[in-house]
Amino acid sequence: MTIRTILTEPNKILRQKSKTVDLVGSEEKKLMDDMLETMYNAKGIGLAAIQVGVPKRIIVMDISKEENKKKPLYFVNPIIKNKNNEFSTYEEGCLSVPDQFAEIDRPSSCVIEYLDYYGQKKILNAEGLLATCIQHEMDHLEGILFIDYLSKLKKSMIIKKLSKQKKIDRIVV
Ligand code: GNR
Ligand code: NI
Repeated sequence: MTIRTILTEPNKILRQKSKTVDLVGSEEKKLMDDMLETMYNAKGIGLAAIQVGVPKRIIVMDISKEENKKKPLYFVNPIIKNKNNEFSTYEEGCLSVPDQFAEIDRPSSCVIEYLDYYGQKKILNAEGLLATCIQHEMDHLEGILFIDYLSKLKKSMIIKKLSKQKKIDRIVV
Protein backbone atom coordinates (compact mmCIF):
# COMPACT_ATOMS: atom_id res chain seq x y z
CA MET A 1 0.00 0.00 0.00
CA THR A 2 1.16 3.49 -0.82
CA ILE A 3 0.31 6.85 0.66
CA ARG A 4 -0.73 9.11 -2.21
CA THR A 5 -0.67 12.91 -2.34
CA ILE A 6 -3.95 14.61 -1.44
CA LEU A 7 -4.79 17.49 -3.79
CA THR A 8 -5.83 20.72 -2.14
CA GLU A 9 -7.94 23.67 -3.22
CA PRO A 10 -7.44 25.62 -5.43
CA ASN A 11 -6.91 22.79 -7.95
CA LYS A 12 -9.05 22.31 -11.07
CA ILE A 13 -8.80 18.51 -10.82
CA LEU A 14 -10.95 18.64 -7.67
CA ARG A 15 -13.71 20.20 -9.83
CA GLN A 16 -13.82 17.27 -12.29
CA LYS A 17 -16.84 14.98 -12.36
CA SER A 18 -15.74 11.43 -11.59
CA LYS A 19 -16.62 8.54 -13.92
CA THR A 20 -18.63 5.41 -13.17
CA VAL A 21 -16.53 2.28 -12.54
CA ASP A 22 -17.34 -0.56 -14.97
CA LEU A 23 -15.73 -3.32 -12.95
CA VAL A 24 -14.18 -3.50 -9.49
CA GLY A 25 -10.91 -5.10 -10.58
CA SER A 26 -7.38 -5.28 -9.19
CA GLU A 27 -6.60 -1.69 -10.19
CA GLU A 28 -9.64 -0.42 -8.29
CA LYS A 29 -8.79 -2.58 -5.24
CA LYS A 30 -5.22 -1.24 -5.22
CA LEU A 31 -6.62 2.29 -5.46
CA MET A 32 -9.00 1.63 -2.52
CA ASP A 33 -6.14 0.16 -0.43
CA ASP A 34 -3.96 3.21 -1.16
CA MET A 35 -6.84 5.60 -0.48
CA LEU A 36 -7.52 3.99 2.91
CA GLU A 37 -3.87 4.21 3.94
CA THR A 38 -3.72 7.82 2.69
CA MET A 39 -6.88 8.67 4.66
CA TYR A 40 -5.65 7.07 7.92
CA ASN A 41 -2.29 8.79 7.50
CA ALA A 42 -4.01 12.17 7.13
CA LYS A 43 -6.34 11.47 10.12
CA GLY A 44 -9.43 11.80 7.94
CA ILE A 45 -12.71 9.88 8.16
CA GLY A 46 -13.40 9.79 4.42
CA LEU A 47 -11.65 10.18 1.07
CA ALA A 48 -12.88 10.31 -2.52
CA ALA A 49 -10.64 9.07 -5.38
CA ILE A 50 -10.56 12.51 -7.02
CA GLN A 51 -8.76 13.83 -3.91
CA VAL A 52 -5.78 11.71 -4.97
CA GLY A 53 -6.29 12.78 -8.60
CA VAL A 54 -8.23 9.75 -9.88
CA PRO A 55 -11.62 10.65 -11.43
CA LYS A 56 -13.40 7.40 -10.52
CA ARG A 57 -16.59 7.12 -8.47
CA ILE A 58 -14.84 5.51 -5.48
CA ILE A 59 -14.96 6.51 -1.80
CA VAL A 60 -13.36 5.06 1.34
CA MET A 61 -14.51 5.91 4.85
CA ASP A 62 -13.93 4.93 8.46
CA ILE A 63 -15.88 6.74 11.15
CA SER A 64 -14.94 4.34 13.97
CA LYS A 65 -13.45 6.23 16.90
CA GLU A 66 -11.10 3.63 18.33
CA GLU A 67 -7.72 3.37 16.63
CA ASN A 68 -7.52 -0.39 17.26
CA LYS A 69 -11.04 -1.17 15.99
CA LYS A 70 -10.85 -0.01 12.42
CA LYS A 71 -14.02 -0.32 10.32
CA PRO A 72 -13.12 0.57 6.75
CA LEU A 73 -16.01 1.14 4.35
CA TYR A 74 -15.66 1.11 0.56
CA PHE A 75 -18.21 2.64 -1.81
CA VAL A 76 -18.06 2.23 -5.59
CA ASN A 77 -20.64 4.02 -7.80
CA PRO A 78 -22.76 5.15 -4.83
CA ILE A 79 -26.28 6.41 -5.55
CA ILE A 80 -28.58 8.19 -3.10
CA LYS A 81 -31.85 6.25 -3.18
CA ASN A 82 -33.61 8.34 -0.59
CA LYS A 83 -32.84 11.26 1.70
CA ASN A 84 -34.58 12.63 4.76
CA ASN A 85 -36.44 15.94 4.46
CA GLU A 86 -35.03 16.85 7.85
CA PHE A 87 -31.59 18.39 7.93
CA SER A 88 -28.86 18.28 10.53
CA THR A 89 -25.83 20.49 10.98
CA TYR A 90 -22.24 19.30 11.36
CA GLU A 91 -18.99 21.18 11.52
CA GLU A 92 -17.28 19.90 8.39
CA GLY A 93 -13.68 19.87 7.36
CA CYS A 94 -12.02 18.50 4.24
CA LEU A 95 -8.55 17.11 3.61
CA SER A 96 -8.59 19.09 0.33
CA VAL A 97 -9.42 22.33 2.20
CA PRO A 98 -6.80 22.12 4.98
CA ASP A 99 -7.44 23.72 8.39
CA GLN A 100 -10.80 25.21 7.41
CA PHE A 101 -14.07 24.28 9.10
CA ALA A 102 -17.69 25.35 8.69
CA GLU A 103 -21.15 24.28 9.80
CA ILE A 104 -23.01 22.69 6.89
CA ASP A 105 -26.65 21.53 6.73
CA ARG A 106 -27.41 18.24 4.98
CA PRO A 107 -30.26 15.69 5.01
CA SER A 108 -30.00 13.98 8.41
CA SER A 109 -30.25 10.46 6.96
CA CYS A 110 -30.07 8.83 3.55
CA VAL A 111 -30.21 5.47 1.82
CA ILE A 112 -27.23 4.64 -0.40
CA GLU A 113 -26.91 1.92 -3.00
CA TYR A 114 -23.33 1.03 -3.97
CA LEU A 115 -20.84 -1.70 -4.80
CA ASP A 116 -18.49 -2.82 -2.02
CA TYR A 117 -14.77 -3.77 -2.18
CA TYR A 118 -15.71 -7.09 -3.83
CA GLY A 119 -18.06 -5.51 -6.38
CA GLN A 120 -21.14 -6.78 -4.53
CA LYS A 121 -24.26 -4.62 -4.57
CA LYS A 122 -25.12 -3.22 -1.12
CA ILE A 123 -27.67 -0.90 0.46
CA LEU A 124 -26.86 1.24 3.48
CA ASN A 125 -29.17 3.26 5.68
CA ALA A 126 -26.96 6.05 6.96
CA GLU A 127 -27.62 8.54 9.74
CA GLY A 128 -25.63 10.90 11.93
CA LEU A 129 -21.97 11.41 11.03
CA LEU A 130 -22.10 8.51 8.55
CA ALA A 131 -24.86 10.26 6.56
CA THR A 132 -23.02 13.58 6.63
CA CYS A 133 -19.72 12.04 5.58
CA ILE A 134 -21.12 9.97 2.70
CA GLN A 135 -22.89 13.06 1.33
CA HIS A 136 -19.67 15.11 1.67
CA GLU A 137 -17.79 12.37 -0.21
CA MET A 138 -20.45 12.04 -2.91
CA ASP A 139 -20.19 15.79 -3.50
CA HIS A 140 -16.49 15.22 -4.35
CA LEU A 141 -17.61 12.84 -7.13
CA GLU A 142 -19.46 15.81 -8.68
CA GLY A 143 -16.56 18.23 -8.16
CA ILE A 144 -18.30 19.95 -5.22
CA LEU A 145 -16.51 21.03 -2.02
CA PHE A 146 -18.19 22.03 1.27
CA ILE A 147 -16.97 25.61 0.84
CA ASP A 148 -19.31 25.86 -2.19
CA TYR A 149 -22.22 26.03 0.31
CA LEU A 150 -20.80 29.09 2.06
CA SER A 151 -21.41 32.74 1.14
CA LYS A 152 -19.32 34.09 -1.76
CA LEU A 153 -17.36 36.20 0.71
CA LYS A 154 -16.51 33.34 3.11
CA LYS A 155 -15.62 31.04 0.22
CA SER A 156 -13.35 33.59 -1.47
CA MET A 157 -11.60 34.35 1.82
CA ILE A 158 -10.85 30.65 2.31
CA ILE A 159 -9.58 30.19 -1.26
CA LYS A 160 -7.38 33.29 -0.90
CA LYS A 161 -5.89 31.92 2.33
CA LEU A 162 -5.22 28.52 0.76
CA SER A 163 -3.57 30.08 -2.33
CA LYS A 164 -1.26 32.16 -0.14
CA GLN A 165 -0.37 29.11 1.96
CA LYS A 166 0.44 27.15 -1.22
CA LYS A 167 2.86 29.89 -2.34
CA ILE A 168 4.59 29.79 1.06
CA ASP A 169 4.83 25.96 0.94
CA ARG A 170 6.41 26.21 -2.52
CA ILE A 171 9.19 28.45 -1.23
CA VAL A 172 9.80 26.46 1.98
CA VAL A 173 9.79 23.01 0.33
O1 GNR B 1 -11.89 13.91 7.67
C1 GNR B 1 -12.96 14.45 7.35
N1 GNR B 1 -13.81 14.84 8.32
C2 GNR B 1 -15.11 15.28 8.07
C3 GNR B 1 -15.81 15.89 9.12
C4 GNR B 1 -17.09 16.33 8.93
C5 GNR B 1 -17.70 16.15 7.72
C6 GNR B 1 -17.04 15.55 6.66
C7 GNR B 1 -15.74 15.11 6.85
S1 GNR B 1 -14.91 14.33 5.54
C8 GNR B 1 -13.24 14.71 5.92
C9 GNR B 1 -12.31 14.00 4.98
C10 GNR B 1 -12.52 14.49 3.57
O2 GNR B 1 -12.13 15.52 3.15
N2 GNR B 1 -13.22 13.72 2.80
O3 GNR B 1 -13.51 14.09 1.53
NI1 NI C 1 -13.56 16.26 1.57
